[in-house]
Amino acid sequence: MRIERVILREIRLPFRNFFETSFGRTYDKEAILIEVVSEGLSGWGECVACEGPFYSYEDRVTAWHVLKSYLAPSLVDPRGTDPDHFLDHAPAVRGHPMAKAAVEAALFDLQARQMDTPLWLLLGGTRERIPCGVSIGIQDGTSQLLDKIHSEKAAGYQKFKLKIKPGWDVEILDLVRREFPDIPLMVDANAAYSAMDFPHLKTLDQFGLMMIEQPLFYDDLYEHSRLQEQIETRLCLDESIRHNRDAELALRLKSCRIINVKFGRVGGLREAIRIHDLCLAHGVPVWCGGMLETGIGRAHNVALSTLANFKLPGDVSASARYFERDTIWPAVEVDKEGFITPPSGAGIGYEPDREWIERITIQQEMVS
Ligand code: OSB
Ligand code: MG
Repeated sequence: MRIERVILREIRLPFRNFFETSFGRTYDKEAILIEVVSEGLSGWGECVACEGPFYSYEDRVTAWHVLKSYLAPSLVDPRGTDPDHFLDHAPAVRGHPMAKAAVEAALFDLQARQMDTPLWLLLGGTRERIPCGVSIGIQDGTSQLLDKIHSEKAAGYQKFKLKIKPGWDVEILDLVRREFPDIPLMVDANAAYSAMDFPHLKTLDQFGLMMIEQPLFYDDLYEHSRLQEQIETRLCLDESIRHNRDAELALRLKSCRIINVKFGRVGGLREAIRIHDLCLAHGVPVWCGGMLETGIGRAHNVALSTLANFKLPGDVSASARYFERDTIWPAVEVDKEGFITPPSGAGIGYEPDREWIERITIQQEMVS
């Protein structure tokens, strides 16, 4: 395909509710949307780099820089651009996986639209229904937390992930288990604990959790493998898995028994699928994580989640949980049994809401 132009847009969209993790609270979604244009068709991607370098070193400023100065210019190549190999031949950018993933996602959307095929089929997906869970942030108090779980349960969600940190863990799990003895429950610490906390983390075994996500250092595999030896609950890694090689090492070291796959974190859909395939070969289930995406990124998550080894409910949930009005139409919806049905339209299968996107754009750049 020949990309004629690339449009980068930085958008800001208020969340319906703040989202708090062990590294802080956020009120607005900030994202970079990338649109690639060829022969009258557009492909879209969303960059999940956060407003600051908290989840990983990338943020909206570094991602904008890398996209604008390096990735976008090399997309506009008169010799053509190959979605399957763009990242291999991309200018020698080291790291910056979230910026790269957004570009690749837009190219895949465009390719699927050119072929008039749903992206999820192009990626090799087979699931006609995607099981969904919710990620529930740290709340101001326990009554707010219990209310949230009640309403998400009523909406049909199949997995409840609670963000924890020291001081917001055992006590709240005790309360939650008293009120909801049987719900599929898990926790995510976003690396808030250290090796000194092993005895404390072991007390979480009593709550029958599906898994504990990323309890230790964001870049660690070794301490997690030591913890996994000592704890009954399955560990799941998020931040520590930056690419397929990390996944290989994690499985070899037995650092986890589940992997949270986010294609932004690992540098693209192709790399995400490599990790998916590796885990499938090792009998390790994966699930699709989320980065509080607007509809465009969410749609790519929906497509990825249709692959066979996404056996556990993901963090991919309905648009309406996050935004009054999303960047796509129709919004992503979850049915009463807690499933998303992948769309039948070409590409990501949802249409970018251009009028709305224009209104929430705070910075724009065209490369041609
Ligand atoms: O650790 O999975 C995480 C959001 C931002 C950064 C990191 C994480 C999260 C989530 C939210 O858990 C998942 C979602 O609802 O998109
Ligand atoms: Mg996580």
